[in-house]
Amino acid sequence: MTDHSDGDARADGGERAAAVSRETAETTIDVTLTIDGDGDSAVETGIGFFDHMLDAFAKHGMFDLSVTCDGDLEIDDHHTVEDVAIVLGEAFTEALGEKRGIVRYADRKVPLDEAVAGVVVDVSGRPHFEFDGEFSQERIGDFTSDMARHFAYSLAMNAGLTLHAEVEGVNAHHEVEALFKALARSLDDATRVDPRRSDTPSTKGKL
Ligand SMILES: [Mn+2]
Repeated sequence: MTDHSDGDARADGGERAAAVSRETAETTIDVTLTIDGDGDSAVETGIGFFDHMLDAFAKHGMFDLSVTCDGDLEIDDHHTVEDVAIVLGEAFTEALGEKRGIVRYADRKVPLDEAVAGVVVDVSGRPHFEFDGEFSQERIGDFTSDMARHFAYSLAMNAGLTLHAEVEGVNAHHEVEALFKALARSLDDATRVDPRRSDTPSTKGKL
């Protein structure tokens, strides 16, 4: 009988975790990610609302996540949010390894009061992003609402996700928070190890 414990999803049999650092002229970022975590997070990006969203992402995805970002916030929030998404995406790619035994597909809708966000994801290794909706206010504290869309795009490109997202509502804080929670819940589902499956869930044998 094959051991289908979580570590089985990696060729090296190790924990599904990664630590990724990235330094550019615009940002310096350190991310650690454990996919089979407890929802614990320690996040410091310099943007209060973005920290709130990354904490929610960890909590609802049952990921353990640490993020520090020293970014060029004197310009705006763009590089910080984009680059954190890039590094987080790279961490997912590294942590998932060969993606053995994962569920692969998931879809989740999450409401927050009047707002609702939906995410359909395939952990495919084929980066693709579709988005439908708009955010009702341009800014949420120091966070530009449209950067939530760009975060999801950058995560999809770097985690190798086929990702379709949609959002509607009247309050941008609710809309963005619902989107991050739907991202988290769908990624939690899609990255989970299916105990019936020990191979890679693709007829190609590779994701
Ligand atoms: Mn909130």
